[in-house]
Amino acid sequence: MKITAVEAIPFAIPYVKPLRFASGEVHAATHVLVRVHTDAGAVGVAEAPPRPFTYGETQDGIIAVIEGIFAPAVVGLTLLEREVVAARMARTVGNPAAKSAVDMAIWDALGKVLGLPVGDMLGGYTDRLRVSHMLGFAEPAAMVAEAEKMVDTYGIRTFKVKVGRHPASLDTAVVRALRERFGGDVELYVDGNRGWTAAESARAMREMADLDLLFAEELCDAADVLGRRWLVEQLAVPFIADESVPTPADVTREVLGRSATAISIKTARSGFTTSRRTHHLAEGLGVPVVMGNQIDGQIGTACTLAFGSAFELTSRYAGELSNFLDMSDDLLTEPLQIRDGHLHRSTAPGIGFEVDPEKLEKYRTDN
Ligand code: MUC
Ligand code: MG
Repeated sequence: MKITAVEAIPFAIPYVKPLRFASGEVHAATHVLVRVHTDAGAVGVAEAPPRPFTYGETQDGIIAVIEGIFAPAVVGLTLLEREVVAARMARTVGNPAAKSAVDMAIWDALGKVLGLPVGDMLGGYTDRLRVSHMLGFAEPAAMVAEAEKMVDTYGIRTFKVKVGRHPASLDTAVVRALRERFGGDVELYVDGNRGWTAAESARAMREMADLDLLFAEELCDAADVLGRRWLVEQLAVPFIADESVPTPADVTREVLGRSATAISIKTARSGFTTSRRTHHLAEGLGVPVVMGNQIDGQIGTACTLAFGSAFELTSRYAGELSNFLDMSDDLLTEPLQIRDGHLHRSTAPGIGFEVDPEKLEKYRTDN
């Protein structure tokens, strides 16, 4: 069960249409495939999505830190020494997506060696999650049309609407159009990616007070400490901290500081080992959890699904599991299928997916 090598392979898969939001936009999945090789023959796999606008990581940087620092630090350890792996990677600050992909690939390899699904190893609470779809910036009619397609084709009934534009009426018009189109048949929440100030957020939320929102997420920057506390105090819905809480310490600070009343867990930035700590912390603090999407491909989505389905708290709300639908292709032999608004996790050992070697050959950018 010893780790013998860690590979970091860059690949790029174009998006059919870009995803736009207040802090950036994504036109292609320029991710890094991480493979952990073992002396047992099993190879664990995960992917790291660079999000420079959120965590500062780039595709080149992820490869450099894995090849130069993390691989030498973990080769020779066994798949059971995941806490040692975490402690060694923690000596390097930042790099959350790179660390998470190494961690999840190790879990995948362990599941394959033991013949067990990772979702069961983590907690095994359920075999499925309800799916929430993220609607990126566009005109109201186009965003309503996309939601209609998601309802009709995939049975999805929960939508996270990207907001944070100026003027805010660009966004409030979309949320109103969605509520008018679907009535009470859908759940709606908004994510500002820090695009508004606290005062702009408060005004926009007042304007949407009659639209029965489920949550509001990261409308303004957590660095505006008092402004955000002032905003959160006056909201009638839970305020999700997303990019402000990549670590358990951040969760503690934001929640105890009353700057957040719910949190997003993203396996792309906290892997399985740290996400588990964050989950237990959220349970102890008594805050709702939404499984978020770091604009993941299907491998990242399978990771979110494995973790989110493992616990009651993480499976209570719809998880953000559909961004891969915007991609023109992916790396898996069997694509994930959203049916009746749900994604079911695989019962195969490990995280439960297989990479198609021909697709990897086609999309890798290092050859
Ligand atoms: C989200 O929930 O914010 C956009 C930026 C990011 O870091 O993640 C995505 C989705
Ligand atoms: Mg967010």
